[in-house]
Amino acid sequence: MEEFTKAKKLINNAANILILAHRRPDGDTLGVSCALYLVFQKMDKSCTMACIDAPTDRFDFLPEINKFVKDFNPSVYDLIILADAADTKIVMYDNIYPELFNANIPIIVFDHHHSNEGVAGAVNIIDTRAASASAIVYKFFRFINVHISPQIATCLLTGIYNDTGSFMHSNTSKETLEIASDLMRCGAKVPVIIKSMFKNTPISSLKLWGRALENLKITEDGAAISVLMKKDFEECEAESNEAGGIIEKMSGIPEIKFAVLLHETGTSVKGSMRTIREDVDLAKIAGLFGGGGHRKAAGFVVPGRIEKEIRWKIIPEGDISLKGSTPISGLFVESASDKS
Ligand SMILES: [Mn+2]
Repeated sequence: MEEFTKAKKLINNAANILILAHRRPDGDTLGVSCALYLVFQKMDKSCTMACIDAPTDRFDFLPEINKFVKDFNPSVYDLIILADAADTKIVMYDNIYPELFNANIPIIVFDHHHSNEGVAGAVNIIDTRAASASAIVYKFFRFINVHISPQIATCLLTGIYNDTGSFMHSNTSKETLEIASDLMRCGAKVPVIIKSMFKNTPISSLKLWGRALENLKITEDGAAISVLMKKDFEECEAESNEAGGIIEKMSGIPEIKFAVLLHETGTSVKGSMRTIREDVDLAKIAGLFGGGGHRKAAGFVVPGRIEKEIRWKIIPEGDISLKGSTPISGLFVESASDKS
């Protein structure tokens, strides 16, 4: 609560606030940003929301989302807020405005990611047990006693829906449901959130899913593996980010240990891994390919391409440190230097 008090003071003293969402913005970072924006407007503060990547249309329903900008004048702000990010690198403005984080402008961080320790000298409001940054901001709003309007409630509930996978991920706690329930009481528009976020799949994505499901195999080790080649994206007219969600579906196959989706980007192979089991550590397995993540969700990127053989394998290009095969049969990396 000490950090809440400090943050409240900084906000009260600020006249011109910059809210930064993280790169490739999701419903949590956008929900937090728009909710804060609405509150600051009520407080008669001047406010800018910025993100290095434009929000996707799926979030068009969020109030004030159209106020997001990419460029701004870095010298006019007296307070910076990092929404769902506890590292200035995650918002990616270090290179564009190197002076922004060196100008002694106070910073408030609202975050819940495990890997982040906060920004030195900032008021770091970080709760790694919170399911979403939106839940933390909800508590902050209750602390500073702001009225949670239906619009604000919609923003915050969007963040919770986003980060709990509509209350299906293991981070969904009793408190998460209590906060969600209160936000509904405040007038959050649940049908709009659900329709926009979960019942909104373009045909290109469905066709791409078809390719991934068609290629699906289960290895003798009990891993479900599939691939999406570059030509699958081209033929389905799908963007790289449309592969999202397939791996979650794959991880629900009964009896498997974990699921892996390999996806060619053109210059590299991206691997996404998911499990619903407690006895599998995917961060460790992803580490074998130079990646990382959490026990139940991890990933890696290897420069190279995918070639179809009896089993799928990654053919790396150039100098990489990966050698030989890994313990997962059906998914191994052949080092470029092994071929001769
Ligand atoms: Mn989040």
